[in-house]
Amino acid sequence: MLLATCALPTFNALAQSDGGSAFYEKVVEFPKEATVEEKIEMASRLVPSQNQMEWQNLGLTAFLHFGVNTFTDREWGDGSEDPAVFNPTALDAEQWVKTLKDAGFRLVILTAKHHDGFCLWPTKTTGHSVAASPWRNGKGDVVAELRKACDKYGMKLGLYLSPWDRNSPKYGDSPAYNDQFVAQLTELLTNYGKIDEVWFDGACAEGPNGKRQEYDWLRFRKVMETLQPDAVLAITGDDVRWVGNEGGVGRETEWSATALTPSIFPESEASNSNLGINAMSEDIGSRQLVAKADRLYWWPSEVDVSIRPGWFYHENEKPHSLRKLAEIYLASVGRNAVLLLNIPPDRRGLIHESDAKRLMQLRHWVDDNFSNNLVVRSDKATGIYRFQAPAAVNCVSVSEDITKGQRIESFEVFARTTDGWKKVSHGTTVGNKRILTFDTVTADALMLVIDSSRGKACIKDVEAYNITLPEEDTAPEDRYSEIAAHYSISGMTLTAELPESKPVAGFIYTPSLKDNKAGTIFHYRAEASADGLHWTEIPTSGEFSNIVNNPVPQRVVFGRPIEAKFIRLTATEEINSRDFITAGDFQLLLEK
Ligand code: FUL
Repeated sequence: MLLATCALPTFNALAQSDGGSAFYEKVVEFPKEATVEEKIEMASRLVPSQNQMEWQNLGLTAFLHFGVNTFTDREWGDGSEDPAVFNPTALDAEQWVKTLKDAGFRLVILTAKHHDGFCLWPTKTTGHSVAASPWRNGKGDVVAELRKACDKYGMKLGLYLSPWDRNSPKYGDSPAYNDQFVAQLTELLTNYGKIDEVWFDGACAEGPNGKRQEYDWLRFRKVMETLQPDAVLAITGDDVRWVGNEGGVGRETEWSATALTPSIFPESEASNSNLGINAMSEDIGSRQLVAKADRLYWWPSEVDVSIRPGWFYHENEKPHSLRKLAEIYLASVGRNAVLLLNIPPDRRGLIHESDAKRLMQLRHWVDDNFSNNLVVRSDKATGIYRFQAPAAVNCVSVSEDITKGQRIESFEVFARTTDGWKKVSHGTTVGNKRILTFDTVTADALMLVIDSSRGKACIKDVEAYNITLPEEDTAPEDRYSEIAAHYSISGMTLTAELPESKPVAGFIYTPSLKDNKAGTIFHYRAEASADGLHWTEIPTSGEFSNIVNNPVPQRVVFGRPIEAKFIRLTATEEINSRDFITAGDFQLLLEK
């Protein structure tokens, strides 16, 4: 059963044009006998809800990952953390919000509770919260401080409440935990003013013998709708879709009108597996898929990525280069998505100076490159967009009027040079915004040619720019050299050997992305040896947290360098409980 609000195609009061045809808000269900052409025609009239529309217009949104992990130097806490570790020395939510506001962000989402279950507000539902910490003598409330700062600076607020809870004794006892979760959600959505986005993460990794929780998603959704009717529900929810990676890259072909069923709906598993798709699939909306699907959702993409390698603050990590952030901007905002950039407050409880600086550099890069639109006269009928005078151009930004649906399937861009029209670029989907870059040409107009669309394409805007990507940073200063050690794998064990014994400071395990990441290590034991016969265990967290969603190189630095010729990892769990492991690469870290 779908929710009442989403069960049937509803006529959208906002839109009644397009030859008098009706629009379908958020979901369109196809009649059983519908032909492909009929389905495509209906798909062209699938539109966002008002809440989705407002969210889509935010463009830049920020994430704040903050909690016990900030103090334990982990990415996923296991729930056994002593609340006393949470003790920021100079927490200043105004500094967070002012920094983000200055950098052009319009909404900020805080991890009110991450997978470790530690609540950043003094909840009545568990003792595992700021109330049990020394911070502000147990009288603090991070959510309240952030609320106040958001009010001061006119910033929208969103909250991340992790469904997976490694601390709650009720977790896995489904009805009891669902009640606790609803109570937490109710506190957050009642006591902290207007909340504009609620984030229910999909991660859960208790493993084959772990606790399995049956979430009552539709109940959670109802609570949100009742308490915060203007909010959007992200990730497992049906308003905002996870783009499918944590690397900051949207799809080249990004359909907001998708055959993928959001996971809050009970039929999602069956429906998505029948269609052979999941959140990471490359194709989630092509004609071939629409032909097979019995309904489509308007479920637009959000690109969540961290400004640093990890989601939480770690002393030994640095913010990404401006170049990388500019590329992320083009591959998210420029690919029909909203960018959700994470900036993790540090142990003081402040956005680190280097991150703040990088954010302002990004803001200036966007302003400098996207404020001088060369187009002065638009003629949508001919598709010709004229400039004031011939100018260097290497970038086009195209927007569809998505209040009429997402329709364009492929298009070409031509530039008028002194030699006539010259093709400079082409793309597939457009949606809310598609930015394409191309080799610089001198031209006095661009022409947009729509090659294929679902019904009549409704162009909102075409802009042209001459942009410059920031220079690549020179290699960042690092304390360690990365040594490509000789390594071999047998069953669940990876053994690396150095030509001679050295003080090894850590390692980098890079998962292999082949065969759907088969053989990726999730939990492991690390050991060192001088002779390959006698082994000593090395203390590590023993977990590559979040490797499923974010299969990037895993850099592990030991507490202190260990003299060894051999380093071995024995996997205690592969991501899908397989009995073998693989690696894309394995390097050892040596102090310089
Ligand atoms: C993931 C989580 O497991 C990460 O820790 C992080 O919160 C990210 C945004 O979502 O699934």
